[in-house]
Amino acid sequence: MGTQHLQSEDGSALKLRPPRKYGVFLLNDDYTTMDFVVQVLTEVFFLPEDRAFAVMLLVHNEGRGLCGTYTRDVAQTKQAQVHQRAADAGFPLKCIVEEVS
Ligand code: NFA
Repeated sequence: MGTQHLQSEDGSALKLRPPRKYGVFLLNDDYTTMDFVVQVLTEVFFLPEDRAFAVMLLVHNEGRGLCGTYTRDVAQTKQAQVHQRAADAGFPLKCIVEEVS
């Protein structure tokens, strides 16, 4: 989608750009259970069970993996939800937010 050109009320030019995109990446650790990671991926990121399991295994094997891509506010909210759930459950599970192209 290209840049939109709108006219504000006073006639001055306005350019609206599409919002930047941010990936939420889950990080591996040695303590969080695989079941808990799959639960987070289904309940926070709304991945179907088979995709959630595949992402969990990718993180387990490669050290990190992409859970989803969002606007900055939504990405940061997902990150906070993961950290809150992990803290509540006593797991060290972490995720990071990075701008993606
Ligand atoms: N590595 C964890 C284990 O073997 C599982 C895990 C996967 C943790 C993905 C964090 C992220 N129990």
